[in-house]
Amino acid sequence: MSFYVTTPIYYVNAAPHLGHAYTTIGADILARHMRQRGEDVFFLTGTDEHGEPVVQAAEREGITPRELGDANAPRFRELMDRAGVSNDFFIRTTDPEHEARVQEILQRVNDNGHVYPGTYEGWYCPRCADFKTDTELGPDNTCPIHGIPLDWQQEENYFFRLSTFQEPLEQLYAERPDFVLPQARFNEALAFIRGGLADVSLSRAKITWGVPVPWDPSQVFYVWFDALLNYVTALTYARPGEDLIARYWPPSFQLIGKDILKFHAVYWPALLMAAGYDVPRHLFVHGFLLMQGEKMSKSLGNVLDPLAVIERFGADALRYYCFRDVSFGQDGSVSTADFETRYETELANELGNLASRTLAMVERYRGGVVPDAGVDPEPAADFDGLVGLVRDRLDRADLTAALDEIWQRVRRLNRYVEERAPWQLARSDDRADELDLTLRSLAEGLRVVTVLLYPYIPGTAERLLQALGQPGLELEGARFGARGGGARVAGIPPLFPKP
Ligand code: ME8
Repeated sequence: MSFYVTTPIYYVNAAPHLGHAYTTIGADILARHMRQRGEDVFFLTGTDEHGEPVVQAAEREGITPRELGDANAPRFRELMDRAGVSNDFFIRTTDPEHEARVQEILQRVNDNGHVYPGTYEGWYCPRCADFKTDTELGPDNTCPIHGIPLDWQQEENYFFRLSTFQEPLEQLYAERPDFVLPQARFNEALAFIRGGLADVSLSRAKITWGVPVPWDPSQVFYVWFDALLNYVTALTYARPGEDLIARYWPPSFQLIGKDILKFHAVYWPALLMAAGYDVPRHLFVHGFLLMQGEKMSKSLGNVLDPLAVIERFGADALRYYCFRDVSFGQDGSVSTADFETRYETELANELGNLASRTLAMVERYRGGVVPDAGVDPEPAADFDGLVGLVRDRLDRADLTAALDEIWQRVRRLNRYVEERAPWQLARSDDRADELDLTLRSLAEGLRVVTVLLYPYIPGTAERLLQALGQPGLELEGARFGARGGGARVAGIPPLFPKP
């Protein structure tokens, strides 16, 4: 089976921050998990380089929008690399191949009768690049997301007949109750649709930085239509000479933040229907990471620098923290203090110590070879069905619930060490069988949790599995007892050292 997962493409108007890393790491966890299941995965991320948000930021810096994109796109790539993100392609909407495909697809939408010229009049947020409807206005006509005064816009442009998709969209939502996850976001999107859909601007007359409208080059496409289509266009040129559409379309999961729900849950499926493509299987909408109670954002300046965290604690600690501390799908506060607590109590003490103790005891008591004994039925019972639980949670992109299932087993193994006290068993020769069983069960439990944790903390998991002498990452092998004893282990430095 193929599995196509995407993130939003991020505006290059400023440096990336933790919010961008968050969605992309979330998608990476799904991609890695699906690869462990043997699926044929394609994972896309990238940058959104056209439109007003980028034009205005470039003006402020006294450079061209293209120069700004060329300066900032590599910073997004670098962050993703440093965060251990395994994307298969990085799209930039200034790629000429993307621009050409946008023109082709939107020409087809026009040819199919979904476009007409008209006059737009209404409120517009230049930071969101969003024409706000009456229900989306903050107090005194401000942007509810950015808190800035909205502009009253009036211009002649081309409109997309969104209103004609009201019924098909309602039908889509009726037939596919998991089209948008979690449920609360599904309800929100459906309420928006039922509230009545007005046609939306497809092009802009006042902006020149964008993809020219082929039938009227005095206009450029409204940045959102150009940007949304990245999910299609990337597949046409990510692998030179190959068109990957047949192999991967439609997307299995599209991850987005709640700020861009309307575009993805309403405009996007309508646009796909108009262009003759299947709609995605699932959109997963996560909440905001907050700092000091406010949305972390470039324009508000209250950002936690992910590169600094990675530099000090490593990428895996950041990846773990993001999905452990904030329930994926909800808003949640993050802070340096919470991060440091989780690092020390959970990663270093619970997992790190479990690993170093297990490896050290196999070394000391059994010369570094995991005993070829059976597994203890007691801890084994607590791992029963675990793989299935994790799969089910991740099939719904519930990254936090899956991680919690795994972490409960990390804690179970720590209790097991205390219950069995191998250091006492080692004192009497007639308890050698018990010690064999205990060490083998510990090593096996540790292997299982590590395979399951791999998508979250890939670098650490690979190192630990190597040390356990069992490098296999396949999910099939994550059953307790799936692998035999006899492996030779190796000592490793602390997995989560004090920074
Ligand atoms: O909206 N918490 O780009 P953008 C969680 N180019 N996630 C956050 C976040 C926060 N505080 N801040 C940002 C755009 N994000 C468009 C998208 S897609 C066709 C075009 C993440 O740079 C989250 O995924 O403003 C959010 O939806 C996205 O960054 C917005 O990125």
